[in-house]
Amino acid sequence: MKDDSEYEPLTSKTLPDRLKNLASVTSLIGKQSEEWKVTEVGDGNLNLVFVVHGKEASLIVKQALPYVRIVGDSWPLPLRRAFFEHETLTRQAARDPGSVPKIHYFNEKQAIIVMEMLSPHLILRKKLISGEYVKGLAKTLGNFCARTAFRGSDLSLPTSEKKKDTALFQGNVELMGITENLIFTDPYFDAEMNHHTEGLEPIIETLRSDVSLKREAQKMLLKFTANTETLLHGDLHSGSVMCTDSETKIIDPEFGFYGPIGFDIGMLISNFLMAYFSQPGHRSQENLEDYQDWILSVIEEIYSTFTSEFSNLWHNERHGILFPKSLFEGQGHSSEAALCDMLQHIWSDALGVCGIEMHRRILSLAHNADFEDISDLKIRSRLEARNLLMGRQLILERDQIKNISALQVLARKYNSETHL
Ligand code: SR1
Ligand code: MG
Repeated sequence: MKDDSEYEPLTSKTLPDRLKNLASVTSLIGKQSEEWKVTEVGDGNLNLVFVVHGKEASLIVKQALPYVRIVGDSWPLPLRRAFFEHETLTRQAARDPGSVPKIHYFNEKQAIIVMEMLSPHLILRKKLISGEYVKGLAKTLGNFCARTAFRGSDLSLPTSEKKKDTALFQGNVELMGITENLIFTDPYFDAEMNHHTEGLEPIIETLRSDVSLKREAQKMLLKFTANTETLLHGDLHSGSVMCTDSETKIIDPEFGFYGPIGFDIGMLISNFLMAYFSQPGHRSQENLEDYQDWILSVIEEIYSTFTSEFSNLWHNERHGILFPKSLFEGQGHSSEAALCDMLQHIWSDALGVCGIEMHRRILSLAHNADFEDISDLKIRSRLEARNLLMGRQLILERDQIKNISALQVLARKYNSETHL
């Protein structure tokens, strides 16, 4: 098979033929392609993912399918998302070295990315469900959000580069479309692909009849579509993070887009909050409190790391057109209040996105295992109810909830309440 041949979805059988003549691959896993062990391991919503074991090393081969995997070919989705994933990974690797897997090969036509095998890393969501601790998790995630946000924005990039890149990423239309519908809109009405746990209906009625909630969610969507502040990962949930017990990597940025800085960090916090609320469905009373406390401490440290690294970059790498030093420090004027304003609007956006993500994972198409793995539907719906109602408060009061401590207080409050 030649690299420029027609797109063809790989199988475990055809994969060796496709890759066996690539030096970037064979130099790592050997030329004896008949000895490679290939297994398809993809359990995400969209793509094929293969692990390829050679004698000495292993690789990951990810390939986009021309449709949404969890739905099937009735929902076509362009292969071009692999291009945007590759472009985003490249930028993330430059902006926060070591945070993402190394890329060994990319084929745009075949929508294939060959990358570093992360081992013995596991998906963070699975670790949170089984109650595992990860050292350094919050630091890596907070720094990743700060560095990619700052270094991809008009605070840092030459403006011509930023504008050109924004225009390029506007081409990721269909993936942005998924987020616009599934995340920002579908949770708030009876959309076709929605589903929810039996018993949640009274809570759902409360949310969907709340016009102010819909208004605020749509205001957040307006920011998503209009505020091209930085290049974001675009799907930074706990399934997009892989960890050992002391190392963390960020994967899967195919939803990369230019949007509000608070988007990634808000989605991330949301996924930790969902892990927090779902814990009573996964462990006994004995270990519950300690583990829930740890999750809240991770959220706190992610955000404090984010603000401290963002502030550090503000002071040391502010070379873009926004808030230029020539206008502040160069005039003998402090830029601290401007930094505070900026962090304040990021926080407010993050809380809005956080609440919306807490809704969509329970009401829209793509749910998460944190709740879905709880087989007792009564328990699941009670935990989901806490999560849904806290999400509503975050969206409606995103400008009044001042800091992480206030967020933690709210999480503990909802965690102790019974709504169903
Ligand atoms: C149809 S895609 C559904 C979800 O899966 C992806 O991982 C994104 O989170 C998207 O919203
Ligand atoms: Mg993904």
